[in-house]
Amino acid sequence: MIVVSNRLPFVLVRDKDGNLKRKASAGGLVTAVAPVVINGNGLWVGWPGIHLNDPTEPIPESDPNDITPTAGLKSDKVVAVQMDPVMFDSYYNGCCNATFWPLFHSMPDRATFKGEHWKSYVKANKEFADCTIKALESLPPCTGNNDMPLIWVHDYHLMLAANWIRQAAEERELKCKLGFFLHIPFPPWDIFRLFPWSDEILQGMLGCDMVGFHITDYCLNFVDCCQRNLGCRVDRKNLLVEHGGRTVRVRPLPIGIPFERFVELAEKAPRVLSTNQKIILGVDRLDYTKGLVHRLRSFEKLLEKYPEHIEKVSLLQISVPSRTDVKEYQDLKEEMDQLVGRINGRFTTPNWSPIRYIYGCVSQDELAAFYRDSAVGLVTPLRDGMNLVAKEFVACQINIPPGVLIVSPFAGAGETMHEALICNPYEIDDASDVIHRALMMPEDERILRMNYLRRREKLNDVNYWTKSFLSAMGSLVTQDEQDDVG
Ligand code: ADQ
Repeated sequence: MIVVSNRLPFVLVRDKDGNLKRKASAGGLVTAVAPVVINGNGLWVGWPGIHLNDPTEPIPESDPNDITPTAGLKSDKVVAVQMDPVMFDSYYNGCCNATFWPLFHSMPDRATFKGEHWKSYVKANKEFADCTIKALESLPPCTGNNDMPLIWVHDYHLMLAANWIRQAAEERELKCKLGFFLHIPFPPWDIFRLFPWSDEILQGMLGCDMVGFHITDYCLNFVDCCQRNLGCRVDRKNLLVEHGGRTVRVRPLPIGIPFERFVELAEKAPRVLSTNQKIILGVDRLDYTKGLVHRLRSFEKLLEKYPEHIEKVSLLQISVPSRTDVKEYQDLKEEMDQLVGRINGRFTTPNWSPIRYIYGCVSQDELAAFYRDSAVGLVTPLRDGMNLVAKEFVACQINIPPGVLIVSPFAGAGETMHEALICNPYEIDDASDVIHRALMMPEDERILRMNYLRRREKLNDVNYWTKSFLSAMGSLVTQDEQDDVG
């Protein structure tokens, strides 16, 4: 397998002597995909998180004490993509984060459309595609379908790359299978078509044999866009798109988490929260898609409408800094600081503060303890591809009786975690009622709901997701499905 992602599964940093060192990146994706790459003697193509003055500078091996999943990824299995820093900034901060991120989260007013950003995006994707082709050429020639290399391209940063990889592979008579997975939502056609170069995006993705999304709704949006933008023949029932004489499969592949790892963390983590108050927990990157301002307002409304929770309940909001050099994110930080200050100023008593706000990253142990010891997990994004926090929360809910999960219907997790309480984050008043309901929920109902939620996430963990992707790539389009297209 060759994995292609904007970032490598670790970042390179310089130590005080100027030597390059690997710094591990945590996260379920790396945990799940790295073993498949390592065990299959595969390759990983991505940006190493640093611009190297000398692109031939060798990638260091992992530290001998490294116990992270990427420790076994040898440096000759890593392809570090290098780009001009100005071009990279325009591709990454411009096109990816200022255009695709808001647009694909159905927030077009926040999106900027700039020709120069798009040009950089095209160039960057070309660079990733060229590096991938070189990686493909370096593999031993395959003898049949069973050992055909599988190229797995990830996310909105690389929506054009697949088609160029396919074309170049065909020219060089190199065999491979191509798959793509989008980690964020795919928007409805009415939003998608606002992007001036939307046809090119679809053509890029349709270079794959299979395109995966978290949930069926995103698949249907994609199929719809292919039909309406490009005039492709499509089959909505079987999720197939005909393009360039090929049939492309579209598949819902909801991502999971390393469930057992979170259970172990929750079992070992020491208590960090005091027991005399119920905690409502929010854990997010500080991002405008996560609905943080709406969440604080709902909590304020809860205290207004149900004063019996005063001095009994606190909101613990942990927000990890994200994209801090972008103005929209700086503005959000400012707004959050003010709102937390105002609500705390309004309700704080000598013995209690309603909101505890941590602006920073917390360790996995601490995170597991927070998840385990909170009464309510509040996951209320305005839009979210899936949302792993909802899943991590239920994995860590090992106390009996457990707490309650509240999820927004606008997250992929809201579509799949049926036993959670559903809360529309835009309806502040209603959201406060849902939080009240969660706080007052009888024990037996909490146990029943949490049992179902945990059972599903345990079965559909991140390894199951990787296997589902591989199986979706391996299965061939049957003749019946071919005949159905129309
Ligand atoms: P993200 O937008 O980053 O991911 P999410 O799925 O919630 O969102 O994952 C965030 C991760 O960061 C979680 O694993 C969480 O534990 C961790 N995290 C968040 N805040 C933290 C903090 N303060 N300290 C430590 N860790 C913290 C994108 C999409 C999602 C999709 C994922 C995976 O936007 O919709 O679920 O990819 O496909």
